Amino acid sequence: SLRATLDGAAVIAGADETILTCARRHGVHIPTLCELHDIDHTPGTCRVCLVEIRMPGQERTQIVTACTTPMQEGIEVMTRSKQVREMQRLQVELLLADHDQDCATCTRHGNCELQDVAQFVGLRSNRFFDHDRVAARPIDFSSPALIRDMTKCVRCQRCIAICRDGQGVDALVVAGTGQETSVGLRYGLSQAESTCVTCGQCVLVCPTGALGERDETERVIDYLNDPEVITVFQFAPALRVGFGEEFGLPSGTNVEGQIIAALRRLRADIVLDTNFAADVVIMEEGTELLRRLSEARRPTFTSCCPAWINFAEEHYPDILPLLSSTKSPQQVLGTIAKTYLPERMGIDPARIRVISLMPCTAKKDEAVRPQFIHDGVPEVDVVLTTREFARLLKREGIDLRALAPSAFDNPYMSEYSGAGAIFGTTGGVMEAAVRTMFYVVNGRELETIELQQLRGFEGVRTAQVELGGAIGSVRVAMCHGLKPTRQIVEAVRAGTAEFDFIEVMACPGGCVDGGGTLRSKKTYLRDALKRRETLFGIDRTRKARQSHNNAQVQALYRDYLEHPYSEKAHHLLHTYYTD
Ligand code: HC0
Ligand code: SF4
Repeated sequence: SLRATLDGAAVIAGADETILTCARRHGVHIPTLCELHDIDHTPGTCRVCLVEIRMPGQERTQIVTACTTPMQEGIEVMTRSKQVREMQRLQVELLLADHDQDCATCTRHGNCELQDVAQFVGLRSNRFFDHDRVAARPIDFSSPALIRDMTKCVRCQRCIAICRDGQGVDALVVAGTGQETSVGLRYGLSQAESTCVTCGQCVLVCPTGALGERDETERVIDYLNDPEVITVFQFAPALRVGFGEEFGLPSGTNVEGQIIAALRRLRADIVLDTNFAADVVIMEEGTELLRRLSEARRPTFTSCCPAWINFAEEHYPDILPLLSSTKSPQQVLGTIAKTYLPERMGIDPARIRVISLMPCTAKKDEAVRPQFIHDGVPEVDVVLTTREFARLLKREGIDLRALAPSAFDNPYMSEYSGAGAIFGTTGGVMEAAVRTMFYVVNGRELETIELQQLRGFEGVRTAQVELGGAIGSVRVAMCHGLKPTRQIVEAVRAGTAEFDFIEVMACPGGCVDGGGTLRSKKTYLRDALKRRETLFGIDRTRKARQSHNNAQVQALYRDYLEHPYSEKAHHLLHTYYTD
């Protein structure tokens, strides 16, 4: 360790500490913009973290960036000298020279790291603003899921880092030089043409409004106010444990009842649960898997995460036959809500619009896949991310905390089992599938319902599961995050990994930390474990803990689909993939 001075106070610094980390450890705030500790990203490009230093024995001081300069024995660091404050302010003013100035229309207003630093340095005017430079920067509207607005980019390169090092997708690069430097897609492609899989992890780390989802709140307000339209809402397993944070509740609070109440306040006609469809997926996928095992076809990959599907189609088309053909719960719900439900309820299916609330950006992409649009009618009409749903409630003047919890009341498609509830975390689909496959094979329930061996948090986890009967024991793997996924896919292709069933969730943590979840400033994925624990807690409170014991699912098969994997089920609930 070293002795140094920080703003006049004696401090002890670690041997390989930077000025920034040492200052943070001592509670001294230095403004930063490009740096993001959680992903170990310190490119030193924004130059907002300037400090003044004096080396031992020297008269003169120098201005350096705190994030890249190491502490040294005897160094004096000044974070608030007049020169520092003036240079920081100038630096932020330069950053704003070609940045869109219209904060009032930006979705990041009030939750923007650039606004924060501008306030911190006391910037009150912007002498260098150059409208033509802003106008020359591109906005990419090509993707149904993600919008890239380079008029708001501060070139921090966090998105490049997460896409390359975190996800191993590597779709983004630094483009151009000098004043024209910007972030772009590799080979100058558009978002839609590129190898981007729309997982949205880049959105979670972007400090400004440069990256975001395509905002479709207006379409939902249109539907809600159209008397001809019957609005059918569904919301994802993970939404209920991450949404309260937007309204100041602690992370992991279960706000299922408040979400239902909010939807009723919005005058939603029918409120359904994606968890119900997750149970249906287990019936289909479990049956499909047992069939494939009896034909010695292995491995099977899960197919409910659309960013994973995009990744497989884009990067590993040869493995597409290994993917389960079962549609995702979102699409299963949309399909049943436009077939079975109107038949039961005696309503005109043509008037129904299905609106999904998802912690996911890729679900927008999934909903517009040609496979899921029949004669011009989509199974799911609109997908709102968690962020958009929060925006919608704020636009409609609804405060989640002020609402008394309400409950589902649809008698056909809103009940769910504990197995359906845990879909939102990595390993959840696997655990749900094992609970039902064990029952199908043995005619009795698993004694230990909670499968701890599937519940770790490493990027890739493997386990041996005893299914008994003719199947015996199966080898399973679960991965979350696309970098670990790439490892396992390559091992399967090389023949060095033998698995029967592999669950993939593109987002690290699974949907609880999906790319459509709320973004906090200067953090990445700190809430996953709390949200996940709440999902495990919900599982314990359910009357039925296995998908096959969901009474509404049983009724669906009895009254409509006949049995899992029936011809009708196959026609409605299964799909195909294309490279
Ligand atoms: Fe997920 Fe899903 S669990 S992908 O992460 O399978 O978005 O929460 O809705 O469809 O159910 C997201 C979450 C879902 C789907 C479910 C699956
Ligand atoms: Fe969407 Fe969940 Fe897949 Fe992330 S893990 S891309 S949130 S489905």
